Amino acid sequence: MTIQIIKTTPFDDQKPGTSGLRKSVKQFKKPDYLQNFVQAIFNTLENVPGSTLILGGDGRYFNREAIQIILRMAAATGFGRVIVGQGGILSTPAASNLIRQYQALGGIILSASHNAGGPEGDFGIKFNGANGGPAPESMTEAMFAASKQLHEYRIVPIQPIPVDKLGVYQLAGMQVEVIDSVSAYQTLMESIFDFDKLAAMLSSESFKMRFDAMHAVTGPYAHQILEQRLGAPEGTVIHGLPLADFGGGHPDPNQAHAKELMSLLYARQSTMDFGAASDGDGDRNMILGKRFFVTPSDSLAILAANARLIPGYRNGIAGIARSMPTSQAPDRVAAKLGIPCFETPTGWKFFGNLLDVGKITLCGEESFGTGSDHVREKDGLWAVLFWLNLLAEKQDSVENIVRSHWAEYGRNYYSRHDYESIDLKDANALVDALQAQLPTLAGKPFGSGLTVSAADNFTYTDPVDGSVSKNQGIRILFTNGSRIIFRLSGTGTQGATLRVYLEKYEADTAKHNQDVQEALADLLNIAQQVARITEFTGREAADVIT
Ligand code: G16
Repeated sequence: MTIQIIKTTPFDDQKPGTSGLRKSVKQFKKPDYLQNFVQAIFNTLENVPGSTLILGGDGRYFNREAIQIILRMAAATGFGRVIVGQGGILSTPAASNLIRQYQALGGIILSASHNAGGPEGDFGIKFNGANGGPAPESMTEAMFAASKQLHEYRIVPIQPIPVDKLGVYQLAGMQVEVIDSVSAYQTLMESIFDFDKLAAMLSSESFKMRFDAMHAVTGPYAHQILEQRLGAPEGTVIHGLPLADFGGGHPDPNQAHAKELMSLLYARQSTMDFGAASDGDGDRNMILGKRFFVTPSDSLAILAANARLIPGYRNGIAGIARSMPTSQAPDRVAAKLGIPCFETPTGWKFFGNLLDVGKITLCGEESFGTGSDHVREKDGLWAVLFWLNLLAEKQDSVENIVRSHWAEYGRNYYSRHDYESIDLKDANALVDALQAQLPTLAGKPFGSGLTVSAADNFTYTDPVDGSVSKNQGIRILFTNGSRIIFRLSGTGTQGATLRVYLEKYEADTAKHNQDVQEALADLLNIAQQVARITEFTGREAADVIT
């Protein structure tokens, strides 16, 4: 076998963010840019010789070329075999499942998730370890350090692998298995949910739903599971064909980007009972009822409160975890169930240890992510099937299920305001100014009777390995339980994105019908005033509100 050793120059910007390395396609297509980062990943791994690697991506532009390059580099590094999803396609949760199932050393997932694709869009790459979960911070830091010292990479000569055709191929002494991307994932879902009940509901005339795959990776999964296996009528899955540019859209399952789905569910004469969408790589989810939106934070709380109705969670759940900016609705459920609720920094990687040692069963984030210990990633279709299974059990509407949850636990009004593509310097200045104010805020009164109880920059100590993560978001907490949180996103690729998270708790059922933005207007005013958002960014309002 000939291994080519190619001389290269390190790049200084290969620092993974919240979820892997995300950059514009243009950046990734620079000579050696992808190769350098892949070599940096491989250089941080131990026990590579003869081991198994899982490889796949969300099908976005540059996915196919990247797969062939990574296969050649994996062969040169000494992997024994690589399992590739057909067509180079694997959803993030499906990849996580395969890593666990094949006891692989890990997996490489090619995705920039919900970021736009195409030649002018973004690309991304991340490594998941043997537990199936995103590499922890210690490892991503080691990758970044390795990338800065890289002077050569190893690759075998070009030998295209026909990734569209199932089969076993040889590449310079390494085995490449091209497998069906959906079947192992479907089997896993069948082991968790009541497929007979689901099939009865989905194939009945009286239930109508749409699943929006947003021309991204979940198309093949949703067609196979919802339509073929569960008998939902053809046409239930919309935008089901994965496209390299996601049809020009943003594969971000929220009210702003899933426009067609929103209009189907919100039409005055809507006949739909249920709507859902997933993102570029299939790990996010949005849940809708008829003219009704379920916040991701509420979704986690409701799934936790009802978990025993689902076959896979019949014996109850060990605990819940949520990211810090996620609303505190799940905490109330945990308290009632007498189980722990952990608060972690933003980033699915922080749930890994808690899941691995069995401290939690369910976890989720405000950023449209929900998941459980069945894999080590958030899982869009899993969340959709969970909701469908709940509807089949309760024989009730999405709205009624959410409203009765609020009646029992109270409602956490919640919204996130994103100010996108801000100049990085301005964003950092805003955060520095906020940070400087923190010691002065406790005890301060604001607006209509709100008083700050504490203000800090969130630090997390992992209860399993003791690792400490600092500067994970500025929190302003109020005596009545309301919160304002400020963070800079770790997944954007242009300038900075300021995220402002607003939360207000309302116990009184009579006050559960307010408009969300009206209910949070006071908090938004305070956020703008304290962080001087307009002054620092020139923006009067957020670009995206979810
Ligand atoms: C990623 C992470 C999530 C995180 C989200 C938003 O999701 O996996 O844990 O909540 O980004 O992060 P940020 O607020 O830093 O932009 P995904 O779906 O993009 O992989």
